[in-house]
Amino acid sequence: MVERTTTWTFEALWDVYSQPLLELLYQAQQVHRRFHDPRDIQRCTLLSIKTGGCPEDCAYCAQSARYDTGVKPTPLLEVEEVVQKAREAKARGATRFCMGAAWREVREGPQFERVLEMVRRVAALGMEVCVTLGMLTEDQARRLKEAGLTAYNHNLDTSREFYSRIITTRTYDDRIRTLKAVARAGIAICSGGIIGMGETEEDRVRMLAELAKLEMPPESIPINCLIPIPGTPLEHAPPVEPLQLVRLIATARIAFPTARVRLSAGRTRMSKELQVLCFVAGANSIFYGEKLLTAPNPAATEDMQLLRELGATISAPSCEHGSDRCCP
Ligand code: SAM
Ligand code: DTB
Ligand code: SF4
Repeated sequence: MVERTTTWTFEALWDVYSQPLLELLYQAQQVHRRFHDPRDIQRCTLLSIKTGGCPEDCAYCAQSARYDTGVKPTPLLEVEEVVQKAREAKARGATRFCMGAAWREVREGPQFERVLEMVRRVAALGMEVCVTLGMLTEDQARRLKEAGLTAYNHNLDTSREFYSRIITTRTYDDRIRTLKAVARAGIAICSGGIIGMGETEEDRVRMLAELAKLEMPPESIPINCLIPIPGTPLEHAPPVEPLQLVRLIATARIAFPTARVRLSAGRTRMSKELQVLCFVAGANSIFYGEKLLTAPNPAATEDMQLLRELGATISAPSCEHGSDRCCP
């Protein structure tokens, strides 16, 4: 069994990643079962609280103002609307609520105050609360922590080497600075990336090595498969080779034994069997609910069927309606 005694280097991670697949899966299962209840699969619901019109040029993103993607920019939602969505998510069995804003960075002022209020109100529902708002200072991170934020999502997205092919409007070190501010405020880091953007398998493993170098390792690691968005530079990117996804998840599981590894965007194009293999490899979290930020996600009813088939522990729904709409 591989122990994390020192920081993982790219070379060590590459050795893990390129083992015969059955060995890799066995090792990932051993680590997984030592640190987690294998029946515990987290459900997180996403909500875009401010959509589109983003000044950044991330080549994968439906929300960049630079590409004609058909996404209609909308202003920051009202607190009550957000709390209502969080209540519905909780009623359907989500335990974590993640709010995303298409901002380059957080700016002081009434909009940030409103986000702080959203965090307070969602935390008061007894849910884990995560936000992804772009770059952030240490002081802003501290205020989010005071409001009750559990985790901050800010993905490294890819390797340092490949990054500039995807984003030119901010640097890899900008991203790492934000993650440092988050950690210093005592907020858990949620950071992972996207695969299927034209990077090599080595790039993907290099991204894990970068995550391993952080002062505080991520509490959760989203692994997104690119959803090709018409109008973006990556609209014609070919789909990810399924077993490469399985290998990356298993490697992330082994390198970050206590983290939640989240099988994130792109599940609508995955077979049930591939998703099952990802859980075998150590994924233990999903986005739950029919929409991600702008793109579709499997229906909650479909996911509940899958989770039941896996034997995942499903706590009793916290809603009284007893209908499929709320409690699939
Ligand atoms: N603006 C903030 C930022 O960039 O940090 C937060 C929102 S951003 C949409 C959050 C993450 O979603 C990105 O870092 C990326 O990893 C993922 N993502 C965005 N568009 C995607 C797509 N088309 N396919 C897969 N993942 C995507
Ligand atoms: C993450 O890593 N994936 C989520 C969440 N963090 C914010 C976002 C996925 C976005 C997929 C494309 C869309 O919905 O526009
Ligand atoms: Fe903006 Fe975030 Fe999309 Fe990049 S990923 S364009 S920063 S919303």
